[in-house]
Parts: sequence; structure tokens; C-alpha cells
Amino acid sequence: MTSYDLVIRGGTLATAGESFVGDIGIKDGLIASLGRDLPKGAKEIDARGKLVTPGGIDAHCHVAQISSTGVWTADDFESATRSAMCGGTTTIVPFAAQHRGQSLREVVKEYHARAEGKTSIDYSFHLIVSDPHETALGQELPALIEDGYTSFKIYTTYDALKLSDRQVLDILALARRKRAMVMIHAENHDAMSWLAEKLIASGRKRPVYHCFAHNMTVESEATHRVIALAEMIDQPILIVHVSGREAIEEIRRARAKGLKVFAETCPQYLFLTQEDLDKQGLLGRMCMCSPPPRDKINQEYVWRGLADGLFDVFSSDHAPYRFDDPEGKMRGGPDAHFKMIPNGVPGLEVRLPLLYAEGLLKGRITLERFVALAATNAAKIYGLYPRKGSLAIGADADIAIWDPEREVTVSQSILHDNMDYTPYEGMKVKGWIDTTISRGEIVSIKGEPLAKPGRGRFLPKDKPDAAIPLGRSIFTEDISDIF
Ligand code: DUC
Ligand code: ZN
Ligand code: ZN
Repeated sequence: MTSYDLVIRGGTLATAGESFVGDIGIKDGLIASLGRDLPKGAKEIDARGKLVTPGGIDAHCHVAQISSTGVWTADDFESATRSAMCGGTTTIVPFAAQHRGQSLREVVKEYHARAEGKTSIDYSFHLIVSDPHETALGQELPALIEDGYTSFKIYTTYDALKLSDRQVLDILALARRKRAMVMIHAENHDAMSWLAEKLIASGRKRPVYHCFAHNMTVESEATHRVIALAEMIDQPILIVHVSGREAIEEIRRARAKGLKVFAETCPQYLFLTQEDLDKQGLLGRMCMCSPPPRDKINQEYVWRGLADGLFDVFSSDHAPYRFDDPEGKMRGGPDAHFKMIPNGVPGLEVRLPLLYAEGLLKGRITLERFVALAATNAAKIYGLYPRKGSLAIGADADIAIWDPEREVTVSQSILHDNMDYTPYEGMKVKGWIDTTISRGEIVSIKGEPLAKPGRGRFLPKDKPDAAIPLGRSIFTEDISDIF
């Protein structure tokens, strides 16, 4: 008879496909059995009345990263993984970010050194490609894809990150040949810079004017454009941090045409609005990110997209900058114009509890959608499935247990990142994380960390099926040999 190291007993076990009441038996860090009345384990968790899902995957977060303007994120791998696991996440996929002129190999080495010995949960990397030079395209990226770095983020904006349409095509074509997933930050750079300069010159410097510069039209235009480039090359893409109706409509249109366009959104587009950026004092800076939060109507569009499958992935885009860091949210002093303020909001720890309480328990999304958005789709899209993102026998025993009765007032004081604020301060919710398990080890109970840094493992990613082209062409002759 199998003897389990841990049995989770009597919970509602939910996958992205079905749910049923039962037990999970865990042995040697893996899911060994799913069933009823499993034999007693060395440890037991009573999950009656609770929801048991695959541990969350946060597939978009910035950790121990120096931004393109030279500002360090407040979280390193120790604080980021601690915070993530206290919120039900068991895998993070941050970025190894290339600055122009850098070798991607060197960048990857550097990020591994930053993570080494510090992580409490498992992690992988996407690459940020800001300089697709000849060596990067011809040698480094093809080799890195083979080594498990099978996804890249590219940008249409930020002075030091943006790629031209031509460079976007180079990356898409490479991804097509080698089977990698391309994540795209889509905003029209020139239009935003033009607007920002004129806004500032006219004295409109407050954080809220960031939303005017980064308006929905610049987002939807760039979304449309990168979808067109992807269609031309016949290569799947994923549009990250979609903020509202106009970009959503571009993605719906592409999907209706049958294109493989995946989409991600984030908590800031559900729970924050432009009005938050116009709050007095420091509050406006707290909520400043790109694209920015929109309004209540757009929040409803985003909810609808989460419910009906428009969105595949729900990530935090955790980009933490502190107020007490002179290069952080107060950069340039209290009167600085909005372009001086680093973009980004924290969200690693609250991402899933908020989706659970406000999405699932309030009936806005189904249980299957909750699991798909929390973990399963990201695992599939980025080549981590079924080791991660599932409750299958043989999968890593990465599990989150959710308590529908737990009432929480969100506050920075209950979170475990290295931040000095949360934009969700004071939000009251019913339903929160109860227990997080990583490879069979209980790493957090009731939002408190138990695991020691250093136990997390690096996960090379498979080449994702999601990145396979559709095999359709806009051309009357097959010219795919030139891509
Ligand atoms: N926008 C990004 O593109 N990255 C980090 C944070 C942000 O607001
Ligand atoms: Zn981005
Ligand atoms: Zn980001």
C-alpha cells in the first residue's frame, strides 16, 4: 500500500476541466493519487469546505530587474517568491531583461545568479529582447530556445526597449522557425511621446495625465498593428496587460478571423481606475502603470473577457517601485512631471486572492475559468504543462487551498513583498488563500510564509504547442520559406 507524505482530504478538487470532492495523495513531491478515502498520510490537511486547485502561475512579473531607465525593482527573488507563495502562487515566470548592447546569454547568466539560493518556489524566465542584433537573432536566441527559454517579451514602446515593425517581424519569424511564444507590449510610442511632451509643456504634469498620453487608442492601434504583423508571418502572439475595451475589440476581431492571438490582463485593470491616478498626495503615483487603469465600464469589459475566454492568462505584472527609494515612485521629487515616475504596480500576492474573492465567489467567472486563468493556461502557453498547472497524477504537487469564509482587509501590513504600499490598501474581501503547497511541501499557511529561500528550482520550458503557426497565409503563393 502506498504511504503518502501528505494527504489533502475532502476538498473540492478543481481543474480547468472539472471539479469533484475528493482527496489528493502526495508522495515525493508529486501527486500520487486522486480519489476518495485514501489511506492516511504522514501529514494530513483537512480541506472540507475548501477549494483545492493547482498552485498559481504568475507568468508576468518583474523581479530583481533594472528597468530600461536604470531603476531597480524593490523585490528580489527572495521577497518576490515569498510574497507570491503567500498568495497561492507556486511558480513565477519573471524576465531576464536585455539592455541594448548586451549579450542575451550573459543576461540569462546574470539573472540566474540573482535567483540562485533565493527562491522559495519554482521559477522560469521569459527573455525581454530589446536589441535583436545579428548574434542575438542568429545564434543566441535559437540556442536559448533549445535550452528552455521559449518565450520572449518585446515592446513597441519605451525609448530603450521599443522595436521597429521590422524588428518585430524578425522576432516573429525567428519564433516561427524555432517555436517560441512572443509576448508583446503594445502601445504606440510616437503618439504617446508626442502627447506627453505637449501635456507637460502645457503644465499638465500630474500622474493622471499619464492616462491621457497612454490612452486606449494608442493601445488599440499598436495591438492592431502587431496582430497584423503576426498574421502576415502566420505566428501566434500573446498581447500582455490588456487594459480595456478598445484593445479587447482588436483581439476579438482577430479571434473571429481565426487568428491565434492570446491575451493577458492583470488585477489593476479590474480594481483600479484612472480616477485613482488623480488622487491627492502620493496616491496617484501608486497606481501608475502602463497601460494605465481605465474606468468602471472598462473594468466590466475586462471581467467579461475573463469570463468568456477572451483572456487566456491573468498575471500580476508586478513591477514594484517604493516611495522611499529616491529612484522609485518619488523620482524627481513631489513636483516631478508624470514621465519621471517609474511605471508599475505591485500585485504578486493579491493577484489570485482577489480573482478568487471578486471573480469566482461573486459569480463573475466559473470555477473552470478561475483555474485556467490562475495556472493552467499559462502552463500550456509557456511550455510548463502538465508538470505545472494541473492536478494530474505525476504532476508536481503544487497546490493552492482556498477558504471561501476567510475575510480580509487588504493592507501592506499583511503582505510579504518588499514594498511600502499596496494600491489595494483597505479593500475588504471575503475569500482568501488558506494553504500553499509547492512540490508537496507546505510553504504557506493563512498567508504566512513557512518555506526557506533556496528550495525553489529553475524550470526550463518546453517548446509550447500554443506557438505552432496555424499554417495559413495571406499570400496567394506559399512564401513561408523566406520567414
Ligand atoms: N508596464 C510595463 O510594461 N512593465 C512594467 C510595469 C508597467 O507598468
Ligand atoms: Zn509591458
Ligand atoms: Zn510588465
